Amino acid sequence: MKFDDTIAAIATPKGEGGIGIVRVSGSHAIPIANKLFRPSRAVLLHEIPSHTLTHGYVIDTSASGEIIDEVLLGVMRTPNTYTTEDIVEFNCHGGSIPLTSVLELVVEAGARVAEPGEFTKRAFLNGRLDLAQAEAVAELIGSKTELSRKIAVDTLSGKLSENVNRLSDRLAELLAEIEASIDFPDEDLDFMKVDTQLQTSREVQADITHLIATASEGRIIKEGVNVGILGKPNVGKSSLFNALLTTARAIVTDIPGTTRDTIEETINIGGIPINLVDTAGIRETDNIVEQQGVQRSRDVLDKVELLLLMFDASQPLDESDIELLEIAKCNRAILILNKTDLPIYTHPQNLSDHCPNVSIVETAITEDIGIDMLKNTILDVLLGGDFVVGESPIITNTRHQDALRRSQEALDDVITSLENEMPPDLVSVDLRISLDALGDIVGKTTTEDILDRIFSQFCVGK
Ligand SMILES: Nc1nc2c(ncn2[C@@H]2O[C@H](COP(=O)(O)OP(=O)(O)OP(=O)(O)O)[C@@H](O)[C@H]2O)c(=O)[nH]1
Ligand SMILES: [Mg+2]
Repeated sequence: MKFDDTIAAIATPKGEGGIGIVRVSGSHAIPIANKLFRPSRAVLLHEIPSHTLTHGYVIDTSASGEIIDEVLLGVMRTPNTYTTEDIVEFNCHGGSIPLTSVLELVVEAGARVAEPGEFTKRAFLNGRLDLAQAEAVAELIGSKTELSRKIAVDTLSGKLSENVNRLSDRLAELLAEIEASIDFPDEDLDFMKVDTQLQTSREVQADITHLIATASEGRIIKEGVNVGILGKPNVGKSSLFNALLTTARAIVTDIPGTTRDTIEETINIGGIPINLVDTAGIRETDNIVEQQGVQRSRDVLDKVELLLLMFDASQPLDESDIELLEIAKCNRAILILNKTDLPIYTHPQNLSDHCPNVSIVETAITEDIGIDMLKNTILDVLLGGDFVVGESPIITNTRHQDALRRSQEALDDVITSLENEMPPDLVSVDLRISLDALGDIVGKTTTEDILDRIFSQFCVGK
């Protein structure tokens, strides 16, 4: 696709920095730069080799010829650029005044201010990236941990697209066969037998199901989870909170009822952003402030995806502990048996007698014992023990998940129809729906308004 207009934007974040970049893309990018850039040595912009930087000045073209900024001008010629168009980048001093002044001059010289994500949209419409790759650009920029960065880079380099395209190719081949049997019903062509068609459909279905299954982990890695620490007063909840944060954020004393309100901080465990919530110890109390704190602790139950339920190994279990063990039965939870450095009254067995299938970790937080084990157990519970970022792609985008579900549903119908030897035209309708849904992921069949919605979520200048 060829665009007539040339777009421009400040591509670096607001605020002050060493450098700031005004990016210009389109067929007029180099002529526009020519109007306002004065090189410090005698060179002609249209003769400068591609992908090089040239030192010089941005000059106010309208008035006195005043120097607006001293810059390095990057010139990148079509087609090997981000958008595939000619791109120039003014590497200015990184302050809002020089940058907006340069952008204004670029616009006066004939460029249009770019919409959010418009450079990437051009890269997509010009065929350099498919839609899943283009979306990965935004995910990469927004990644909160090393792990989400890794997955975004994989998607950007085409791992998901290759996988989806392979499945699409198999379905397209199947569709061609089935449509041929509609068009030439009487001819003795060597069509795939129905059982081969069924086998192909089932294999593709299994791969789609596998991809969808990665989405729950994908969501956790991308968006993170809320994890609450609950337990009786004085069991060591705030000590654990501080240990996981590696800073003394919460007040710790030997007085039961120290924490009165919930405290939240975000940490990173094994690449997962975790919003950790410390709570007031749960017990019956006459103190009004503490009562409210205890109520808040109970409210936390509704907003967390994982509970860390803490018990004091140096005390026998009491009614409040039993209440917590009941909670563990119907929530995603890990039981923590703390203070194992003291003489032991409660053993792991006493906990597992109540909750046989819940993981138990023994700790002595003040002795720094068991914390790594707890982190590993948290990862196991959230991601499943065998989770690795490896060969197969991971779905982190709900749009992709939705498209895969639609493809899967239609393929279910295909399989049922084939099993019941329904007429080929009926099979082909569902097969096409399934194929189109896969096409949505990489942008083969995506409508203009969906594209607009996707790219409007990007930052300006990307
Ligand atoms: N011996 C021993 N003491 C611990 C351990 N963990 C915490 N403590 C101590 O237990 C006391 C209570 O710790 P906190 O972390 O304040 O307990 P909490 O569960 O937050 O208490 P509340 O906020 O009152 O609900 C403090 O004196 C800690 O130093 C441990 O593993 N071993
Ligand atoms: Mg506390």
